[in-house]
Amino acid sequence: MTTTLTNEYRPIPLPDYVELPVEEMRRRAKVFYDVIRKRHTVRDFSSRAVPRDIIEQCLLAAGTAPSGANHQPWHFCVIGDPKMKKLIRDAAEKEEQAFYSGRAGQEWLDALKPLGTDANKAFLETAPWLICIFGSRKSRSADGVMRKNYYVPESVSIATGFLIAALHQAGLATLTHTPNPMGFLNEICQRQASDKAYILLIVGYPAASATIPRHATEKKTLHEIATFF
Ligand code: IYR
Repeated sequence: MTTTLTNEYRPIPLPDYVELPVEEMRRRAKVFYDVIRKRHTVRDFSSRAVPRDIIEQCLLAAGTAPSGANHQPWHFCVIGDPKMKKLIRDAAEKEEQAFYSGRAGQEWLDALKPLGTDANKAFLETAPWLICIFGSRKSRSADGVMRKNYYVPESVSIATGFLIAALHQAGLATLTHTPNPMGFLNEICQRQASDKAYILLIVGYPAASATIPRHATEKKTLHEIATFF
């Protein structure tokens, strides 16, 4: 790893950039859309093993995300150990039972109806990998000094987007799971109190019988999501 041990500003010529002809830009923008629109959130996972090196490669892609002051305030706890998965499932289902039996409130429960979700989270034990994504309010710089991090939720969310896209590109299915609250993950993953779990990403092959809610296929149009000035 190349690290900067001084806090000097040292500009270097822009590496890696390759300008593309406009027609090629159009083609690639479309190709990427055609790949990413085929990503679907999956809740029925196969127990089939996924090689660890594929997960590692996708995590490297996530780690290239932009972040506040380039502090990279994320940490990915990758869980393949069945005992840890069971601990996570038990703790998550306890929270989800309280959530679905009233804590959520009726408006939230109504919003979730078209997804068909409930407190049963079997995928937490079935899927080969659980990636618990933490954001650190503070972390050590390359020279070992503890410092504050900036734009932590934004940075972690961008890295998570890169990770989901990388895993999809590699042929894997994911679920962005957010048991609420997620404090129990600090203890299970041995993260300090200044770390916060943002997302528990479930990764694996979809089960042969996997379904998705039709509701999930309804994406807003360009006009609904964008305004040009
Ligand atoms: N955490 C719960 C509830 C849930 C909430 C939202 I917002 C979703 O988009 C989906 C589920 C669960 O995982 O079931």
